[in-house]
Amino acid sequence: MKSIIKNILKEGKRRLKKTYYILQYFVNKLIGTQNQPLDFDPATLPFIDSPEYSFAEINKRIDPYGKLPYNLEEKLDFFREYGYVVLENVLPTNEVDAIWDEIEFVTEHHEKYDIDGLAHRFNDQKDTPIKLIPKEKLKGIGTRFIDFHDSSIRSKNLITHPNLIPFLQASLTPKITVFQSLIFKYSSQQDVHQDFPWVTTEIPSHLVAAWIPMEDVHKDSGPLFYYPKSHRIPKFDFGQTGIVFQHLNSLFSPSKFARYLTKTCTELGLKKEVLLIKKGDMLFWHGALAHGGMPINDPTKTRKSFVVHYSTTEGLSKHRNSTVLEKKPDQYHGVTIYSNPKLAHQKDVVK
Ligand SMILES: O=C(O)CCC(=O)C(=O)O
Ligand SMILES: [Fe+2]
Repeated sequence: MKSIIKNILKEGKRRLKKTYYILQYFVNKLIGTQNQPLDFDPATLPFIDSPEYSFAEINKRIDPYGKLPYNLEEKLDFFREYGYVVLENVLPTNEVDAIWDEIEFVTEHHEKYDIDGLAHRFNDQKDTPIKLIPKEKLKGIGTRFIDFHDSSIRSKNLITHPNLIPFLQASLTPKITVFQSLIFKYSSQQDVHQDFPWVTTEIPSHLVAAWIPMEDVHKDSGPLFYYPKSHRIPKFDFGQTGIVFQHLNSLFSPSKFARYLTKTCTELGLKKEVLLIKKGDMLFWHGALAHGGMPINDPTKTRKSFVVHYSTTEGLSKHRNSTVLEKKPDQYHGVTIYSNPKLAHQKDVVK
């Protein structure tokens, strides 16, 4: 009884404090004293986002590259303007299939693996070793495998495929790192959001995401959606934490953020589009593009996909779960891939 009263009082105090901070936030806004910058720092903006951008200059800054199955200049122009771009036929489909086979294998033998997963309405939506997630849940809607690339050399080679490197270097800086990866069997059905407030690097503008279909996307499977050009809309102010979200410190919630994005895109006349691409293709999106997962119209339709968040060694100097610099992090095709110190025994275990 005593502890219940204590908890109620604690929660009351927390809410009162929050109300006070919100009031203070609006007063500060009214009198024009803003203490958090509400945009990316121009000093560290990737060159592609700067007004001085030119393809000739970017070509001088990135590593030399051979023949590509796409026109880099055109793809970069499109990405700059729309905040996303599709590279067609850039990945070997047999490798994509082989990685899905690995996912099926670890699902079948999940009791042997500590690889992280997240399953719908399981363990308070917290990352959980897949050996603790029931097999049926692992196979179901709402599940994702987190950082599968840590355990799969095949995956590391795919997400750093040489065809992707010039694009990645040009859209960020030449020193690419992998921040995180996610594998989905079904649509995430995630609400509209931008990634940079969550996928937080030391430099929030150093973020590009990729979406790799592991099968041709069906329109009823809950495709990825996005608002072209939304990467340039004014950034949402989470209150106290500026443009990034922090669970306990931000004054405004992810659902307020989602409402802000939909309202702003609608007011600016930006139209939602869905992504219907094929295995072998790949989508890149800007860290500030508003996007999400459409609802699943037909629950028999899977939407196998591999999402990768890339950053730079300037933006991310070590693995996000590490407190110390890694002496000699792995390099795959010139991309730095840090090891997860919490799952060292799971590194490259899937063969
Ligand atoms: O694939 C999806 O449905 C959305 C994934 C996504 O937004 C993300 O991982 O950042
Ligand atoms: Fe996202």
